[in-house]
Amino acid sequence: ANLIRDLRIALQDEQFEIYYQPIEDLRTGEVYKAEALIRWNHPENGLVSPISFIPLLEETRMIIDLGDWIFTQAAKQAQIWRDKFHDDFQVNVNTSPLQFQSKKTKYWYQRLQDLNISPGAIGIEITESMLMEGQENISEHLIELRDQGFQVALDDFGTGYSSLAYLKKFDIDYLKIDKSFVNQIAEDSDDKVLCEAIIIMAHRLGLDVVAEGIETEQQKSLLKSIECDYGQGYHLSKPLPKAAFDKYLEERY
Ligand code: G
Ligand code: G
Ligand code: MN
Ligand code: NA
Repeated sequence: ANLIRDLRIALQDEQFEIYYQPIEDLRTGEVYKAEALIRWNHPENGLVSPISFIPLLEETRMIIDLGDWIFTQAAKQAQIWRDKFHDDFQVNVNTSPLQFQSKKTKYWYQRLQDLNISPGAIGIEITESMLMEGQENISEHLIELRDQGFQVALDDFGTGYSSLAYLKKFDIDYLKIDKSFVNQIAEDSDDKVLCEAIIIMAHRLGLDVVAEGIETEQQKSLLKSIECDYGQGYHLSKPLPKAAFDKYLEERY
């Protein structure tokens, strides 16, 4: 109960901060994508991990308003980096089912129109469980958002149920191979085979692939050798506060 009270205060007092983790184009070495990851600067406990508060925000439906705030901040930031570094700069946002069920996402396109920002500035990360049976209206919303020009990425790919069926049913732009497959890619030949197969399949379906959780140079070069398009992970950079990310880009452009 205390945590819920603290979260309400956090929303009012703007204790939330968006960190940005670079996503590198492994083919060219360029960085023009980032994933937005929410952080909570708790006045007493310091930085709190989203793993411990996202479920509570969902239970209390606070994720609906916070998700909207994250979307708008991410879009504005993407536009700043578009103007400064790369025309195609894109920031990915993670989403929760409630954001679609509440129909808040119906206003995203208009919000960006008002801000004079192209929908291409935002990638929407969804998970397989969001596409599962019984969540039918979510897929309809996603089709609409994609028609409006937002990109859609399937996150944590490989960890859910019947991933392949979803690839057939829903048009998405890219998939993100879960870090549990990337972890051992240099040591475990099965994981390497799985990553290779996912990449070949994705390319044949016209999708790009992002590998998550790259922690070593060896993992990165291995993924490059099997033609993985994008990479993300601590080896490239940890998630960074906005100013540090800006500096990271300054050094690369
Ligand atoms: O960055 P980190 O590893 O701490 O994130 C932990 C989890 O929290 C990840 O599963 C991530 O997808 C989720 N998460 C981070 N930011 C957001 C957000 O803005 N919205 C939602 N719904 N989940 C997020
Ligand atoms: O579930 P989702 O993929 O949205 O969340 C990504 C999570 O992975 C974030 O919490 C982020 O901080 C974390 N992360 C990013 N890079 C690495 C990495 O190289 N290793 C590990 N273990 N986690 C990572
Ligand atoms: Mn994600
Ligand atoms: Na993931």
